[in-house]
Amino acid sequence: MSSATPQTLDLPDGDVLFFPAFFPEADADRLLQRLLDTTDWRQDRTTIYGREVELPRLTAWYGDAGTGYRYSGIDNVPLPWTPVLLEVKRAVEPACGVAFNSVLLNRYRTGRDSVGWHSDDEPVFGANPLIGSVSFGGTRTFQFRHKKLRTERRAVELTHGSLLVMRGATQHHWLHQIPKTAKPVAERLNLTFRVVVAPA
Ligand SMILES: O=C(O)CCC(=O)C(=O)O
Ligand SMILES: [Mn+2]
Repeated sequence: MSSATPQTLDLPDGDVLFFPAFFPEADADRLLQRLLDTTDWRQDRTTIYGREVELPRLTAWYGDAGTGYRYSGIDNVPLPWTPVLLEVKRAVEPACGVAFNSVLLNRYRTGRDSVGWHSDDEPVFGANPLIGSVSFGGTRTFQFRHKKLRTERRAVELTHGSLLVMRGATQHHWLHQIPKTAKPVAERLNLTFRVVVAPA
């Protein structure tokens, strides 16, 4: 596994590193296929303005026992780590400088799948959450928007095998999203490794 030197994103009040090709292509291809085959994908639903809707993506939670918590009205009881998830986790931990105990997987089947503006600032992730975000498959645009400084926006193309590390005060000051796209894009998987500090 290679990690090379990361790019530092210039985010006021934020601290974000980006490794565009953290996993060599052959490893990324193999990991993508294994993750597609061995993950227990689910279609979650959430309530928006009193109406039940399907999330525009498939998801799965894995982690140490006891790292479950409630997220957007959904109870997340993690499944036990699979060998491929442990392989990815061990590869990214040295670059992130932490030991993760949970991961959320998102599967964007087409350009119509997305995740809306949010920050990962739930109290279970502690005061300054460190999130290691690994992408496999089709490239999608990851957008940042500052919560108060309205003109401050950034975008990163999350390529196959890339690692994005968000740390420090980033979640306090910035929102992020993966917008829908009308461009033809290959299926994409994203894994956000997290540290749950106050397990339920
Ligand atoms: O798919 C991505 O790159 C981002 C996913 C995300 O922000 C999340 O699950 O919290
Ligand atoms: Mn997020």
